[in-house]
Amino acid sequence: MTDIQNDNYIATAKAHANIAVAKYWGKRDSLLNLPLFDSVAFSVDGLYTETTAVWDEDDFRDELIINDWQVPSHVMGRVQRILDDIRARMGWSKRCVLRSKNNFARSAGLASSASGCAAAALAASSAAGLELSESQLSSLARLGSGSAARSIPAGWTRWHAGSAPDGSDSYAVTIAPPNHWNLHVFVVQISDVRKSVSSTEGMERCKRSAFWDAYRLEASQAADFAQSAILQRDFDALTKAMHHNMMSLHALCLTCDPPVCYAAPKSLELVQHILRACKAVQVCCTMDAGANVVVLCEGASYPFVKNDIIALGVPFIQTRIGGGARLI
Ligand code: 2P0
Repeated sequence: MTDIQNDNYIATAKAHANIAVAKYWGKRDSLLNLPLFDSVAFSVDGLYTETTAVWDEDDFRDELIINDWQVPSHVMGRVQRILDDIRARMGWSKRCVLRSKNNFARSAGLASSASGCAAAALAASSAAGLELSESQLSSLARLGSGSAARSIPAGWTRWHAGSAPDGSDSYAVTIAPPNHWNLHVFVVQISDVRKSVSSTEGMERCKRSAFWDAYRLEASQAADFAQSAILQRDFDALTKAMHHNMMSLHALCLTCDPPVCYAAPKSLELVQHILRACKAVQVCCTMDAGANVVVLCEGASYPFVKNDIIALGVPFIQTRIGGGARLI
């Protein structure tokens, strides 16, 4: 880590959302967002956050403005952990103003906290004059939202859970660049309504499910299966890994007390359709903690898949595997 000159204390960064193939669900430390298991994801080129960070006078009242909405200070908590960490490194008491724009709905299972915290970590650390390595940035973004660790590196990523109590070995790395596998990505927007149970709360409830131990065993192997499928560009293996991991997570959520059901009827309609279609064409899908469905397919399957999604009559974004967080 070296100091860089930035007399104006201002920087702007862009980071993409990421979608997990082997999911992060369960924490070993909820303050530091340290996961129980490794997870594997891909960056989504068409979903991103751009954030400008400005450090100014000595005053602890940070501000966060998302798409012109001034976030109330009591819900800024997560981003504040990132800013507090930067202040501690700098020995500062300056405040930070973050102005952020998402090109997609927040809290609808499309990982806006991931791209948001990754963009905030890169913009605020650069604006402060810190030059952090990719793994340091990934750890810093993780403090705001666990999955943000995976929105720092490019392409296909693996977040190593690590074992250090301070989280110093818990960060994400690229396992394959964006151009490694020429897949099409469809983000199908079933709903833009804010999800009723946060991921943090959902994860805690799941630990009290009678099926938690069975989930835990499978989840501890999921990242290895997904990574191997990706590195070999084995679409059938990727389909198996993705579908199994998605179903396990949503099944577990249904068994919590009180139960959590993130899927909507239209989500299940599309998932059922893809479970049938994947026997004939190279297509697979996943859902995170929300109703939206993300579909991956090979070039040869693309026309059929796109027609099927159009027939559903819901909005969708058609995109590709994306890059990592960068300054703009
Ligand atoms: C994932 N999700 O791997 C999983 C799958 C949702 C379902 O990471 O509590 O918003 O901020 O660390 O990062 C969403 O979790 O949770 C998430 P916190 P975060 O993408």
